[in-house]
Amino acid sequence: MTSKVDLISVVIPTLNEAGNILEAVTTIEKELTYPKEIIVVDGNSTDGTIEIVKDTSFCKLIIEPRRGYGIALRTGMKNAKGNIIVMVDGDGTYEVRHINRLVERMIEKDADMVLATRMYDPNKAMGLLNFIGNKVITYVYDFFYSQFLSDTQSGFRAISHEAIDNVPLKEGDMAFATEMLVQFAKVGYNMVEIPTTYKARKYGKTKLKPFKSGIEIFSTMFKGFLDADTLRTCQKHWKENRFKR
Ligand SMILES: Nc1nc2c(ncn2[C@@H]2O[C@H](COP(=O)(O)OP(=O)(O)OP(=O)(O)O)[C@@H](O)[C@H]2O)c(=O)[nH]1
Ligand SMILES: [Mg+2]
Repeated sequence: MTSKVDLISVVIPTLNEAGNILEAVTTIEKELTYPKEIIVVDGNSTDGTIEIVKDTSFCKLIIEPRRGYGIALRTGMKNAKGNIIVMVDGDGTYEVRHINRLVERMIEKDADMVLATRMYDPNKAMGLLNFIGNKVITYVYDFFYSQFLSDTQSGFRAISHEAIDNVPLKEGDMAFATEMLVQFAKVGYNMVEIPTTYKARKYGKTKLKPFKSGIEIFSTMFKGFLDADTLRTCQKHWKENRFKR
């Protein structure tokens, strides 16, 4: 449970995001009114992202040469000093000016994780394939893990650092975001959402491989069920947490 803020560590994975990263980090620096550190974990970008981050006086830069979204985030989280971690992409698609809202909701609800959901966005900026894939994954996840999330694939989240340290996380790529939700549901951590808007990518290429990621995400949800009693444990946690949301 997170009821107070000592320091917020914002962890941003980047791979060739030169046209997006500066706006993302300057907005976070300006909008996030709590004590903070901004950690950019770069995968050895070749388009100038590293130089842009170095030129800011307020970002910590970590180079993580191993490929993978999950690996980059885990490396950033290992180096984070804050009691709250906010993870967000460096690609300019998430509405980072809503960052305070995630933290405020976390405190208000005494939550372990707050996700920014893009599913109520009137602009509908998400591509159709991603939208349908996300809907299916989210439906399956909610059903089997007794949750009521609307956007399990949101990469914009505020998370209790203590809670993160308490669960095993091994996924190296995009399935990392789902693995976190699986592990949190199993422990009974309280997860809530706030609505946000979303923008299409303006610069650079997506690193998402929908087919590969889809298989990894479904196998992560399935693996989470190999322990005996997952369904019963998650239902029990749901009953305990239902009025906290
Ligand atoms: N350090 C590092 N960052 C990565 C890697 N792969 C992706 N990223 C970053 O992780 C974030 C998420 O990747 P995206 O390509 O935006 O994936 P997505 O959000 O599913 O796809 P979009 O629809 O294009 O936004 C972005 O900021 C990427 O630059 C990697 O291997 N290493
Ligand atoms: Mg993205």
